[in-house]
Amino acid sequence: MIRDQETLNVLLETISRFVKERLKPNEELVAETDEIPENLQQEMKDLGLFGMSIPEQYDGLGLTMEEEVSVVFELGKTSPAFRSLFGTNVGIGSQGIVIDGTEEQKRKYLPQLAKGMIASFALTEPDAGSDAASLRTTARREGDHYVLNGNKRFITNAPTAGVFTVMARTDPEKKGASGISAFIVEAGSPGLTLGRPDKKMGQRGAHTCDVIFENVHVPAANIIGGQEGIGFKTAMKTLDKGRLHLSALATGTAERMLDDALHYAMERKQFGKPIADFQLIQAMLADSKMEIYAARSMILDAARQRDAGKDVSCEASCCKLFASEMCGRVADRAVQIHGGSGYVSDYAIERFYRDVRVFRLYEGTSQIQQLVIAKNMIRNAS
Ligand code: COS
Repeated sequence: MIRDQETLNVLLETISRFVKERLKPNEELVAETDEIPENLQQEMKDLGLFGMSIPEQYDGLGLTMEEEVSVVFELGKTSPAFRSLFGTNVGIGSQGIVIDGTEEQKRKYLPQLAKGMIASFALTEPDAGSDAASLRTTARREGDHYVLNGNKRFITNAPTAGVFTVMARTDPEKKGASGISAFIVEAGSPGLTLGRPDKKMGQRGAHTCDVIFENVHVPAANIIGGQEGIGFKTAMKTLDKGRLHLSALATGTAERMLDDALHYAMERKQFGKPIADFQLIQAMLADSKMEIYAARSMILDAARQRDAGKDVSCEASCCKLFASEMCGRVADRAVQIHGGSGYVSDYAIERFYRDVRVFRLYEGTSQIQQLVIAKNMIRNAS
């Protein structure tokens, strides 16, 4: 749903200009230094990017899903590390509170997140990745507090987070999803420590690490939704939305890589003419264009369905599966079109090829998306 096309157009133009004039020229600097300059971080805050999906009454932009994916298509056209800085605020870090939080929790935390305090989402553990419901972090009730113990892994933005949405087991008797609750845990809580930053394949400038809980006391008022046992569902609902957001990101990034490949093909001459004139190159360009168009269309359709209040768990997984796999294929073709130049760091495509690999892994691997789609199909047919 687009609330006002003209307002959205102004926002999209602003974002597009910001990407072109401020982010693209700094891509290499970020890759070299592994840091996003402070002034750019501030500009992102000023643009409202951290509060994109936070309702207006809590100081965010309150974008609908269709508006959000439209913005993310644009943001995809530069290094994904930039988006990662506010990505957890827009998606998995904040949405547990937006979707299931109590009014008090929303009022306390959402305005701070909209302003730029970083929110992280702590679900994954060393022994609980795809099988998220097997997580072992515990939350034991003691008076008006819960005491958290456990280890979370690969937590995006943990090194700079002000607050964490943490999934932990409140009922040790229940081994599966129903024993899990979600908590808002503030950084700096005694007993909460961070592991060393992970050395990743790509996306330098975006940081992940372990988060360790050793007898961390969390006020009972910080259990999301005010009740035990609903945390896994909160996490899944959050991921449904996050998967649509990531699909748009993968599609925008594919557009950027294709654009780079097209321009390279039009400039690079072999056998006496631009390689873009050769049909085997044209086939790679055309296949990429077609797949990007398909991804855009399905993402917009799913976003509209979510805005209409429909359950889009299945559609979000279809989009995540198709868009992230498509992005991988486009990255591969774009390197191929660049030839040997695609393998060296003189061209952005070498970096993008590594950066986009994680799209097929995080917020659910491609195989998990297949399981979600099939589960939905079977449930609807029976
Ligand atoms: N929305 C609301 N509720 C949902 C839901 C959704 N999208 N998906 C599942 N649930 C509910 C189910 O309805 C079920 O509730 P009931 O017991 O009341 O019926 C409960 O949650 C458990 O669901 P399910 O039985 O499907 O859980 P599984 O343990 O089989 O796990 C998968 C399901 C594999 C899909 C889940 O663990 C998953 O998404 N794994 C990947 C995790 C991931 O993306 N990690 C990345 C971390 S963030 S970078």
